[in-house]
Amino acid sequence: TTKLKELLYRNSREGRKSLALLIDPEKTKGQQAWQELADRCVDFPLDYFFVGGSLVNPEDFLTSIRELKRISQNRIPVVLFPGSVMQVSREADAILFLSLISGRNSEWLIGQQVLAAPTLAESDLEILSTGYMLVNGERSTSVEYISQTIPLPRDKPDLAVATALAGKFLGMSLFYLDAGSGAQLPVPEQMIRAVRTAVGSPLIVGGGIDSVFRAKQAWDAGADLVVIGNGAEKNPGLIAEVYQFLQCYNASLNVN
Ligand code: 1GP
Repeated sequence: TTKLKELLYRNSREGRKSLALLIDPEKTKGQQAWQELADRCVDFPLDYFFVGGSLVNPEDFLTSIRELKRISQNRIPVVLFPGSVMQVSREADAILFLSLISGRNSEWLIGQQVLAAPTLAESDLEILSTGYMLVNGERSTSVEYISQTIPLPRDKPDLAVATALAGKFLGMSLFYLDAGSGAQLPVPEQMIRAVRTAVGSPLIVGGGIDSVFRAKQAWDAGADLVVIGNGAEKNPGLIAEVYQFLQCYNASLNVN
């Protein structure tokens, strides 16, 4: 199987956009919720599942990974998007090995990563070194509070570029611009464009993307992979809608 990193780089090079559904294990619980998700995934295959959240009970976390593997019959990669070292499991396919480079809290820059490293070394998880940048999405988000960091000001793309470049020079291979789950305003297009142009690495964008319009804006601005969490919880039809749009979008770019 192709490594996800290679796939992300190839898609990014060729301009093929993709979509991830973020599952917060605290919000998707019980047989019925999984059944509904399973029904939706049969019709609309996704590129990736992301799993993680700010406050996650270890049992729910493991259940989520197993359910996602089951309902997608192992066809959709399950990528950990861990809120802490407690969200590491070898049952997933890959992990976004995040360092919160927009912050200055050493715990989220390197502390949790040190604790996770021995477990990761013994697992088969593909490790995706990711520079994680929080962007001010108007109101404060859980990740801001939990990480006790100040997000990037949304009107300062140059600061985002400097941050991402520093991450690139430190060897990070992916970047994630996140306005935080449920953000009122998504990451500004100007910032997406500036960061993507400067680093040239695959760029993940999420936070507050709750419509086809907002997903398109992010892709147009240069996002390679759009992440939707809350929006799909509020509107169960959204992922199907965005995915259908994405097929046309990629086709129109001649990259299908
Ligand atoms: C949050 O980027 C993700 O870390 C997704 O955000 O829940 O607002 O879609 P939403």
